[in-house]
Amino acid sequence: MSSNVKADYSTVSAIAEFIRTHTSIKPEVGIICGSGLGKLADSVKNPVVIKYEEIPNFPRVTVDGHQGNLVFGTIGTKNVVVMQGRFHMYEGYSRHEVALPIRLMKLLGVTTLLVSNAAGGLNANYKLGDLVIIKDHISFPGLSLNNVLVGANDADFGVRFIATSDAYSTDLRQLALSIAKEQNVADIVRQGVYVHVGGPNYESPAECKMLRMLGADVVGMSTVPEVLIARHCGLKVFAVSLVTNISILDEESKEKANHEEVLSTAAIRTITLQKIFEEMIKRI
Ligand code: 6GU
Repeated sequence: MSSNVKADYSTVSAIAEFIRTHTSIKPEVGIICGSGLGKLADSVKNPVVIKYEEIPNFPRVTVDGHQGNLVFGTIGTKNVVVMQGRFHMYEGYSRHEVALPIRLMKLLGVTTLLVSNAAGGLNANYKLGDLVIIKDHISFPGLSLNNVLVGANDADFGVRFIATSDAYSTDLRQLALSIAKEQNVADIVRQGVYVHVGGPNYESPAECKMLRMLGADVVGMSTVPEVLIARHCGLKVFAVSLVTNISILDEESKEKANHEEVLSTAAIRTITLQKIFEEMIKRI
C-alpha cells in the first residue's frame, strides 16, 4: 500500500514480461470482481493463478471478502484474466496502484473489461439482489481532483483529456440485457447511474437523499477509477452493480449498512452474475 510504484509504461511493461514468464495465455477479456464476487473466477477453465504478492511491484489486498489473485485461463473460447481482489483509494492505495492492474491487462492484450461491484440501492424501486447495469456515473472523487488520471499524462497509454460520454459500451449493455432475458433473470436486471463516493464510511441518510436528488441509482466506492483508466487506454467497458443493501434515507430507521450484509447478498447472486458474464464473454 502507498508504495512509490508508478503505473508508467516501463513499469507496467516489466510486470507484463514477468507475467508472460508464468503463463503463455494472452487474455482478451479482463474481469474485475467486486466485494464477495470473487467466485466469478470459478468460471475460468484451466486456471493459472498468480498471487498478487508474487508479482513484482503489484499492490497487495487489505479488505475481507477480497482475495488477491490474477487468474488466467479460458471462459468459452476466450482467454481471460480475472482480477480477484481490487484496490480502493480509501485503503490508502495511490492512483498509480489503482491504475496499474488495468494497464497491465492492456499490455497483456485485453480489449474488453468487465467490472462488477457491490453497491447500495438508492433508487426506491430497486430491491436487494438486483443487478444494475451501469449506464453512466457521477464521481465525487473524480470531479474534485482525487481523480485517478491526475498527474502527467502517460501518452503511451492515452490522451490527456478523455471523453466519458461513451464510457459504458452501449453494445455490451444491450448484450447483457438480451442475455438476462434469455436466462430468465430480466426481472432483477436494471440499468442505472452509479455514484462513486470516496468512502470508507457508508453514506448518511442526508447524503443518500442528496445523491438520489442528483440522479444516482446506486452508490459505491469503486469502479469509476478503473473505468477511467480503462477508457484512457482504449478498453471497451461493461460494469454492473449488485445491490447488496438498500441505502437508508430515514434518520429514524433501525436498519444500518454493514459489510456482512454486503458479502451475504453478494453470495446469493454470484452464480446469476457468473452466468451472464460467461455468456457475454462467449459473444464478445
Ligand atoms: Cl450503501 N455505500 C457505498 N458507498 N458503498 C457500498 C454500499 C453503500 N453498499 C455496498 N457498497
